[in-house]
Amino acid sequence: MSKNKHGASTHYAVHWQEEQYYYPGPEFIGQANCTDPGIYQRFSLDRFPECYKEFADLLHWDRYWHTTLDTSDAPCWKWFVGGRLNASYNCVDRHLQKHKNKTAIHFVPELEEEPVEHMTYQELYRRVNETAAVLQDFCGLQAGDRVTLYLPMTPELPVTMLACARLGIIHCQVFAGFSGKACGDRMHDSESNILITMDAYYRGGRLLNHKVNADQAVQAAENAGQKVSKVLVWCRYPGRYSSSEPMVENRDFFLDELVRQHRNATIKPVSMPAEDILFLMYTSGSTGRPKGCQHSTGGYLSYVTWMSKYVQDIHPEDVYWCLADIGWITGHSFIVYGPLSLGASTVIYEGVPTYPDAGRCWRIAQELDVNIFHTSPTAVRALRKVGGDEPARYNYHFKHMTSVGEPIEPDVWRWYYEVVGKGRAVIVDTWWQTETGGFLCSTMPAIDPMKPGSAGPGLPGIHPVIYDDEGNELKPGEGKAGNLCIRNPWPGAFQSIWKDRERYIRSYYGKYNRDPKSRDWRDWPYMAGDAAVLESDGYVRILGRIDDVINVSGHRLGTKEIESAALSADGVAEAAVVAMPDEIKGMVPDLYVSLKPGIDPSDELEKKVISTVADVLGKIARPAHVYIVPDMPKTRSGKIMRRVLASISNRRDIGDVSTLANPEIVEEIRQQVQG
Ligand code: 6R9
Repeated sequence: MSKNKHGASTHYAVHWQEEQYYYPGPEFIGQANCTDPGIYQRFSLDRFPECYKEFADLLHWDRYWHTTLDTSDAPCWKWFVGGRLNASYNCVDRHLQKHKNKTAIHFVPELEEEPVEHMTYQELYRRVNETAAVLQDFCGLQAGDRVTLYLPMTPELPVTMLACARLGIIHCQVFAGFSGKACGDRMHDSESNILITMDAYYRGGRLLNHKVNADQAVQAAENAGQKVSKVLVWCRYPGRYSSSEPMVENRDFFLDELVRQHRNATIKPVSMPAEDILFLMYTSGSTGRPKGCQHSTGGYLSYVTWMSKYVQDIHPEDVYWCLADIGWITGHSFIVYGPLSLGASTVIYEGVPTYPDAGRCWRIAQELDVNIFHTSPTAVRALRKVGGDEPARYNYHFKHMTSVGEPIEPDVWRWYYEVVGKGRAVIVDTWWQTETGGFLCSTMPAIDPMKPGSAGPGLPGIHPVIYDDEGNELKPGEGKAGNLCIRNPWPGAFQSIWKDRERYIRSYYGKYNRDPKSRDWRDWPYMAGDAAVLESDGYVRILGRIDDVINVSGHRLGTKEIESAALSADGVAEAAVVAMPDEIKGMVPDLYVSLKPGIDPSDELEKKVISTVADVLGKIARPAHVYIVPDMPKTRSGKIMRRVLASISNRRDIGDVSTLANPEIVEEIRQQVQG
């Protein structure tokens, strides 16, 4: 087992046996975009990096690039240098000539009585242009400025992203389910003085007041020292404000009204250098502060376009539905940029997959004739739990399905395959990260057999390697777990952490870099932060994070972020978070706190701690349990032993605690937790 930097054993999410192969059927292979097994050869390391020309050639370039990969600023790689392009042009304008009447976005509101909106490419073009006109003329924004988006799952989100991209403005979308405070912190980090949000949206049958969160975001940003000059508010129902929060004069503006004043405006797409930043996406790491992953325009867009075409197998006539939220990288890459750059029809669903009942997803699939379906193991587990037999009641036909975000248990995989896919859809289990822009490991759907529980080999052009802690390469089939790394850079990779190059280098390259001065990419393997096993067939089995990150429902939460949120509750002296497996969410955080002297434990305080964490970070970070303990188990140097607490939560053998400063506390806590 690999050790993390504290010397504690990795909490493996899973430890399954190798499974049997499942083969893609002739019907799928017969129509697939990529069926040539020679593709791996075309993308072998000796053809690196020139092989990636094939990716770039899926885009429209205003000026063609001259250098495929520039390594002079290693490990901040620059792809397709010399090239200029615009992402909004590539996702919208270039499709108009042939496909302006084609649906770009099918928007499915959560309430079933509301009609589905089918937005054509022409309509998308109009709305993106009008919105860009507001950003340019009313807000005075220009290329390189950052704007924070805090938007739910409605078409206004991609419209706003593409309006930013049209002007070269860097968008920083924050998941709408995150708290206002979390959004404000990201505004501060990205130095955005404009916030774009929505008044309200539907979730679980209720119209949630979102403007109240946006106001908190502004407050948090300003407390942190970031001035906010404008808040632009889309209305869920244009012309009807659905929030009880007042609009602040001279700060808050209705975006629908502003857009109306720019009716039919057209804004010329700004031709951006390929390596300029398209967006920032924040994610959690091992310290409290979220990292702003910086994604490029040319490299990123070419990468997600290729992946959408060849791994998602999207054809012009397909209806493609990715159930992720656009607030996460999956939604950016595989709801918005990849599919729209291909000119596909992409579905956006506003609400909860099981609202109002277990059949909702399958009704949507049936009505829109969705044939490509993309979701997370957490959603699959939830759908199975509430309605294991539901899919059979609906007449839809998937050809292709994706699993993403966390390891999928072979048993859950088989239900997905047999029941949701009706035994005929292929499955790709795609392993990747916010940092990587697009997929890294997965089977090629018409070429490689599937194996439940294994993500698959490195995709064409991606060369995974597993190192042990000493930097020795673990060979395929050796059966040992180690740190999953990628030998080579690739165009979709993030360029750096916003304003924190040192942290970028330290976190992803620090451990295995062979020479900090080297400009040769071979000296800079990318360390992903996951433990994995390389099987004899070259398939990668992901075991879980090696750092202080918990993967809850496929979303990354830093244990340090949760702990510091808990510490902001009155009376809390110390906090420690450990991960616990959960039937639906994969993992959930368990929180241990000790109190300041003179404060007594109570149910109210426990509830207060839970609600504080939810307020500071958002509901997804809510701990499964809060245990108020008399003291934390500590080393003699005063470090909290999270490993001991994890063993208690997980009812595992606690092991030797005799070296602790306070070994007697362990049994006391065990009794309190396990009864
Ligand atoms: C895309 C996304 C990244 C972390 C990653 C890993 C886990 C993602 C996975 C998977 C097993 C898969 N992960 N896909 N684990 N099998 N197919 O999820 O990005 O939110 O940054 O999370 O998620 O641990 O390191 P992100």
